[in-house]
Amino acid sequence: MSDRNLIQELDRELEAKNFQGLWNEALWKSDAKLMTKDPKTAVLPCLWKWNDIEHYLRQAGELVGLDGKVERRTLRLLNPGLKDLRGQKHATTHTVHMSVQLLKPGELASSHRHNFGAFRFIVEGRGAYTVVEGEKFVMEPGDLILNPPMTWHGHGNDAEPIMWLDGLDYPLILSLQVLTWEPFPGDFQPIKESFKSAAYRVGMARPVWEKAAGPLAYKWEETYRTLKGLEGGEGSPFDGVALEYVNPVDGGHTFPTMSCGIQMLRPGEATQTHRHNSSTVYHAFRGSGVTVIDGKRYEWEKGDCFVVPLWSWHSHQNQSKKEEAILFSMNDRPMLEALKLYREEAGEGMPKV
Ligand code: 1HN
Repeated sequence: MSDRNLIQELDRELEAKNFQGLWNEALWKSDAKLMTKDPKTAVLPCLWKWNDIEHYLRQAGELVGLDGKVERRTLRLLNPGLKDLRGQKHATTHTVHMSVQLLKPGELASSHRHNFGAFRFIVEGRGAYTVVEGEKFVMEPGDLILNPPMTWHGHGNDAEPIMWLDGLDYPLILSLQVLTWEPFPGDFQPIKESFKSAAYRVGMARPVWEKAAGPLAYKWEETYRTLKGLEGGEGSPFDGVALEYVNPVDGGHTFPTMSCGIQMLRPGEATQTHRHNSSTVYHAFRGSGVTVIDGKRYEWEKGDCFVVPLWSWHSHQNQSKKEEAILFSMNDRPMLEALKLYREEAGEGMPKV
């Protein structure tokens, strides 16, 4: 028998015993395709128009009730690049999920908990509430409400129709194969009267007995005041007047896996180009503009959502000379930093918008 046949025979024998010899040429070539100087991602840039989101969500509002079988009326933003990837196809990027949820007056979305983290960013409507670990948070446009892993949460509405963004690190937790989820015994968790003060637990003075950030609300009024206060300053060359929603207990990122940010592009402001190996999902909270991703223009207006995949060159521009533009965003940078993998590059000399 030739050496070649002998090697093939060996490879077959190894496979049957759950081994793999890396001398196999075809295998080496397919592995080598993954070994590139720059990271490769299946995640594609994508823009979802608010007109569509609102239209389909209102239609679902007519057709779909929260009747025990359906727990949440939420419309997921599906990344077109991940459709073929088993296990990850229900995702906005490979690590995070964003959906837009509608809750109508009189509705209750039952309580549950899971080991993936979640947040709500309120887009439209006011007066509904979310209950996290028995604490009631009234929702108003621009508020960010954190729902840390393993905290019980459900939503209620006795005011007007409300729409908010759900952000979760669920695709990451799913790919780590450690996901857990449980319904609350008895459907909706009771509100703890002793936590009437939750809404006032804001700012820099914190309870000394809390060693970890629990449920938490960043009220829009305070966030906006900070943005406006910094308006006259330099800002970030890549992001304009950009804030991160920090963890008030340790000053770190919003969650250990993902982080939330809000940035104001001042009238006419155009940022410089850069890239990083974290991915970002944006939501245009106010104003309109254009984001250039790897040379392609994505024009956005109020309510639109879009993805900037990892390692793609990008810059933003506020197209109005009069109005400010405000982008809310979520990213997976904390996870990359924790693994000491985070990388960022400025695109000196790269063409702008
Ligand atoms: C979830 O629990 C909520 O609690 C919203 O409102 C969206 C998407 C995937 C998995 C769990 C919620 C979700 C979710």
